[in-house]
This record gives sequence, structure tokens and C-alpha cells, in this order.
Amino acid sequence: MKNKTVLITGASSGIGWETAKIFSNSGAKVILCGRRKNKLLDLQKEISNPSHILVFDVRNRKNVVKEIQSIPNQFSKIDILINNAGNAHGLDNSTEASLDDWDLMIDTNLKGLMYVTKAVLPLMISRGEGHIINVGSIAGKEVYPKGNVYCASKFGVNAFNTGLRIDLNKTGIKVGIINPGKVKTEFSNVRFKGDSPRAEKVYEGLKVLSAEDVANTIFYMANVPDHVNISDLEILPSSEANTYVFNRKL
Ligand code: NDP
Ligand code: 8X3
Repeated sequence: MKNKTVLITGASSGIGWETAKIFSNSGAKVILCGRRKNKLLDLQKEISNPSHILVFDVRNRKNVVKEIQSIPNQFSKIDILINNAGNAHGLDNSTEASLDDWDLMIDTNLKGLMYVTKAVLPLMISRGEGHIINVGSIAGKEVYPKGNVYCASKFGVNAFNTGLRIDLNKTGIKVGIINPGKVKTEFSNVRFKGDSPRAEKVYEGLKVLSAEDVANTIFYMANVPDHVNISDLEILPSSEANTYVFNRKL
């Protein structure tokens, strides 16, 4: 990854954090994006290769463009875009769920990912090369009870991923998606709005994926030869058969 530049959204935590570390350790220059600047500064202290921080909310279309355009020359040749920022908000039946939660998920997971892609694309198109790796979810492949709009957002990411791959076929830019099952990160804590006991229950009796497991797989996707594109990769913990069948050791 020497001489490669990688932009990672959602680098302030979980999968994005570990992905930034693995790419940086392999010699890449990394652009670390997120809203929590303090976390990005902490991450920057953990990595030794050159890195650049961008603080923006992916939902804010104007700021996305402004921040991507502000990238200094040293970092502007983006080889790999990892669209990872996203979260679930709530786990409620559609009859009870809050529209604010629904807006948050569509605006962040789907529209935010689209905004970042659209802002970075010209930097790849002009060079006729690049690789976009989208972080989807098994929730973008199957719907589970109360998953409604989180699943819808990730189904949307899956569709957008395929659409992009079709549209960019003649540009030299590769597009692929990774769809993980359960990963232990801040994800459940965010979904349950800081209710840590409820978040912990999700993983009770289960050995789930670590953020590092997913980061290693993203790194693998980025390191296959140019003529190979891992277009769609699902990764589950061995304890998970699908979104509702688990081998819990309680
Ligand atoms: P975390 O909650 O640990 O990380 C989420 C990251 O997204 C944070 O860095 C956060 O940064 C960023 N983010 C959230 N909202 C915004 C926003 N509006 N603007 C900019 N950045 C934002 O969760 P994960 O690491 O688990 O999640 C990463 C991705 O993986 C998500 O897309 C998630 O849907 C997907 N995923 C997760 C799974 C899991 O079980 N954990 C399974 C399958 C997919 P900050 O708050 O600083 O802005
Ligand atoms: C996160 C995985 O199954 O909790 O995308 O929706 S799941």
C-alpha cells in the first residue's frame, strides 16, 4: 500500500478505526473522516504514516464537498475510498419507530454515502483509476423484525453499489461491497441510544466479529490484483447463520 492514499469515513470508531490502522501500517497515507475530532486525533497518535483529518457530518452535502475539496495536494490522489460511516438508530416496530431515527439512517447510511462518493469520484475519474469499497451489511441482504429502515438503508447501499459498478465500468474504477454480520463496536450502543446493558445483550453468549476481522477483510479486498474485483463479500461470525439464527452459548 506504499504510495496509496485511502480515505475512510467513520474512522473515529469501530470498523473504520481498525481499517485506518491496517492501511496506515501497510504504508498508505490515510484521510481520517468523522464528526468527533478528538477521536480522530487519538487515532492519528496511534499511526505513524502521514494522515490527514477531515471533520464533517456525511449528511451535510455542502460540507462534504467543501471538506473533500480542502484536501491538500499531498493527499488528493485518492486511490481507495472506504465508505464506512453509518449506524443504526432504534430497533422498533414500524408502528412505533420514530421518524427522526428513520431520517437519521437514510440520511447517513445511504444519502451520506452517496454525497461522499459523488465528491470523491472526480478525483478518481480524472486519473482513470480508483477503488470504492462500500460497507453495507447482511441487513442489506435480508430483513429482520424491527430492522425496517436500517435494512432499507443498507438495501439501498447494496443497490447503489451495483449501480455505481455498472456506471463506472468504463472508467477503470473498481466498486465493491462488504456485507458483515454482527461486529462488536459502538454500533449497538448507538442503536440503543447509550443503553449499554441492552447493547451488551446483543452479543451475550456469542463470539461475534471484531472490527479488526472486518478491517482485515477490507484490506484483502483492496489488495487483490487490478484485474480482480471482489464485488460483493458477505462475512459472518461462525456463530451467526443469518440475522436471526445464532448459536448462543448461555
Ligand atoms: P461505530 O458506531 O463503532 O462507528 C460508526 C462510525 O460512523 C463512527 O466513526 C462515526 O463517527 C461514523 N458516523 C456515524 N454517523 C456519521 C455522520 N452523520 N457523519 C459522519 N460520520 C458518521 O459502528 P461500526 O464500526 O460497527 O459501523 C461502521 C459501518 O459498519 C456502518 O456503516 C455500519 O452500518 C456497518 N456495519 C456494522 C455492523 C455491526 O454489527 N457493528 C455489521 C454490518 C455493518 P462520528 O460519530 O465521529 O461521526
Ligand atoms: C449490523 C448487523 O444484523 O445488527 O449491520 O443489522 S445487524
